[in-house]
Amino acid sequence: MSQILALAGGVGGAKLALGFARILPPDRLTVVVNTADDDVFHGLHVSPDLDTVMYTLGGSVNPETGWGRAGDSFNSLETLGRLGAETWFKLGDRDLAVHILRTQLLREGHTLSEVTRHLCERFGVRHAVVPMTDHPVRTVVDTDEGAMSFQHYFVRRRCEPRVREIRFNGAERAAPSPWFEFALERATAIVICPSNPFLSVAPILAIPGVRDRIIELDVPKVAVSPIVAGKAIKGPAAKLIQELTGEPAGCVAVARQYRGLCTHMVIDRSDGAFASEIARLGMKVEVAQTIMETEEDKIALARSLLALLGPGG
Ligand code: FO1
Repeated sequence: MSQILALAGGVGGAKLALGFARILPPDRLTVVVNTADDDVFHGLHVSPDLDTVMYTLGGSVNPETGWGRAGDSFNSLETLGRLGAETWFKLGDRDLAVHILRTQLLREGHTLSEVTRHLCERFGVRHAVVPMTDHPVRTVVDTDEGAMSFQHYFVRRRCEPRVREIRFNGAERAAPSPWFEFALERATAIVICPSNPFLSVAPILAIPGVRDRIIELDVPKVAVSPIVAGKAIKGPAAKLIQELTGEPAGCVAVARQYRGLCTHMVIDRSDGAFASEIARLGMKVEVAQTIMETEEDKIALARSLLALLGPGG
């Protein structure tokens, strides 16, 4: 039986994960999620990408932002602000309840994997949504304004500083979470979701052994470009390509990041002209509609990926 292992960051990854979850039974999909964006706000452990995937699959994500809970209110944050706390990271009341419980369970000694499993069960998520690791890994963005945490760069500074380097503190001491490990052993196909290659996928690959194990796996490995027509569907991927590689932002630059790792690359219809350039990097190229606005779009992309992956998909 085929086993899909999907690597995901936040909003883009969650959309494709939903497409797969709609067409695959729970025992055939594992979504491994970046946790290097995790941070502590008001003393609470927040796991933005895990929550984005969990809320999306559980049907309670805010459809306007793609993160946070639908219909949330912000009374607690407003009060925190009045009391002098910083409120640039917008945590809703319903969302806060999740962070309170996660923090409590972690303090009681449960692992992030165990806590995530518990939360997913409560939110009705039947597919495996698992953290990349149970160890603390934190993205530090080195910029022309100095080094800052990921959320500081992304939310507070709106990705404006020029990035020189991205580090994943703690990655060298991390190990794949038990469910990630299990999925690596059984995977018949690997999908890299249309997530930011530098900020969302790189931390997963930075866990010792993960990149090499994926390279060694004799299964199809497909990445979906998060860059369409030179622009990121969401977030700073296009800006980062220019700042970190000096190359023009585009699906070819994304393909270069996955050279030697992926066997296939899926690019958007509007980028069809770049297919032969990517093929020269040694990957099979498939052109598809990768912009996922509706649930049908998400399912259609997941279906075309399964078709591309053949018997492993
Ligand atoms: N993104 C924002 O742009 N602004 C926010 O205030 C913000 C709050 C937030 C709260 C909880 C959560 O789970 C995610 C949140 N995000 C916010 C999204 C998050 O910063 C990013 O989407 C990811 O970390 C990048 O994948």
